[in-house]
Formats: sequence, structure tokens, C-alpha cells
Amino acid sequence: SKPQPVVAANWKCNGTVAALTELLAVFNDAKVDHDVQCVVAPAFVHFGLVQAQLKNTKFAISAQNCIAKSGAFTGEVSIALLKDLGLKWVILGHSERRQYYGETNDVVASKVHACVGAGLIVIACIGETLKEREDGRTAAVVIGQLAAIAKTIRVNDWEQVVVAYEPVWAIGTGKVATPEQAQEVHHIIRQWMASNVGAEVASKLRILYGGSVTAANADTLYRCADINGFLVGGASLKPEFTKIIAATK
Ligand code: G2H
Repeated sequence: SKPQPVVAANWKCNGTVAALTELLAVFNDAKVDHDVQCVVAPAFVHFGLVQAQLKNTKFAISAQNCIAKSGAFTGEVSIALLKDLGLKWVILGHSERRQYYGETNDVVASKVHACVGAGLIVIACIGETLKEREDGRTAAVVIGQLAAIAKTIRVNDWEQVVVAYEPVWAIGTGKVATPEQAQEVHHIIRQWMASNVGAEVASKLRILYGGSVTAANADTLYRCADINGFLVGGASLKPEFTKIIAATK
């Protein structure tokens, strides 16, 4: 049987107070009657709003990024600041962080290390670009990203890690991976985990798919053996996000 699914809304750098207030009312009203962990990751400036308005106990609040240490780091948000607000989740290594803010495998791995060490639950993102896929390097790239993370944490730390496989060519493009393409990579990830970390860790690991997930494709994707939920961008800003949650029933 599959581990408890995780369905995470990555709002990225979007939202107005008015629109998010409406959306949170929809999330609060959603009847979620199966075992699932729902997550909302707003922009930092919206934490207070979400903390005040999100009442659905199936949901946790997540950051979209953070840095390890507090101090003289203008414009950044640290682990300690998140923990002080009572936050327990953080997305790390999203491809947009890697692409636009120069987060290398080593940067991401050290953030994962610091966050799990501080007791946070990490959604660690990995995924290949179109060029890498066309060059036949998908497995090598994804495993390279995963191995960099695995090197910096202990076996027991994996309880605090959820992996999100997001092919970069499928992000925000409307080009969702086919269930076969997604399952193939999810299986490679789980196999690598079994061989290199441990069979039990591998079977319990939640591996989410991300990249143009919608209410229309979530059911079929979730039927794949190694897909344990979703990291959703565009569709997470709409009421249809609740249908994506329902697809993991
Ligand atoms: C991938 C995903 C959420 P979208 O980045 O992380 O975004 O669903 O808009 O492709």
C-alpha cells in the first residue's frame, strides 16, 4: 500500500490579500475525509494572512525557501524565523531557485541538511531540463540531485523529507509529463533510495510529482505506483486544488 499522500500548493510569488482570502475559504470548506497531508506554501509576506485564515486541520503551512542562519542577510528568511512562527514545512531546491537564484546541488543539499537538523519537514525538489531529457541524461541528473542531498543527511532524517520530482519542461508550461514518463522517473528515484539508503526508507518515502498538475490529470497520475501526491503551482491558486487533493483518495 502507498504511504500517506502529500498534496502541496506552491503559490510561488502570487496572490493578493483579497484573492487568497477567497481561496482559503474554499480550502477551509473542502471535505477532506481521507488520510492526506495538505500543504500551502504562500509567499513570506502572506504567512500572517494564511495563519489567521486557514482553519482546515488537514493543512500545514510551508515556506517556499529559506536560509540556514539568521543575521545580517538582507532580504532573506531563516529557519529560526520560520520556526518562531510555528512553521514546520519548507520547500527547498525548486527549479526556479536553481535556475534564477543559482542554487546548486551543494547549496540545496546544505539547506536540506540544516532544515532537517532543525526539525523541519522538507519538500526537496529535483528534476531535469528539456535539454537534459533530450540528451538522455534524465536519470543521471535526477539521481545526481538526490545523491547530493542523501550525502548530507542521516538515514533517520529521511522521515522528514518528501521528494518532489518536477521535470523543468513541465513546469508552468501546460505540458504535463505523461503518467508513464512520471512513473518511470519516480521508480528510478525509489530504486536508488532502496539501493543506497535502505529498503524501508525507500518504501515509506513520499515522492510527489510536480509540473502542470490539474484536476483533469491528477487522478491518472496518482494511479501510478510510485506517485504519492503532488506539488502544484498554477492550479493551486484556484478552487480546483481541492479536486487535486481528492484525487489522492
Ligand atoms: C512546478 C509546479 C509547482 P505548475 O513548479 O511547483 O508549478 O503546477 O504551475 O507547473
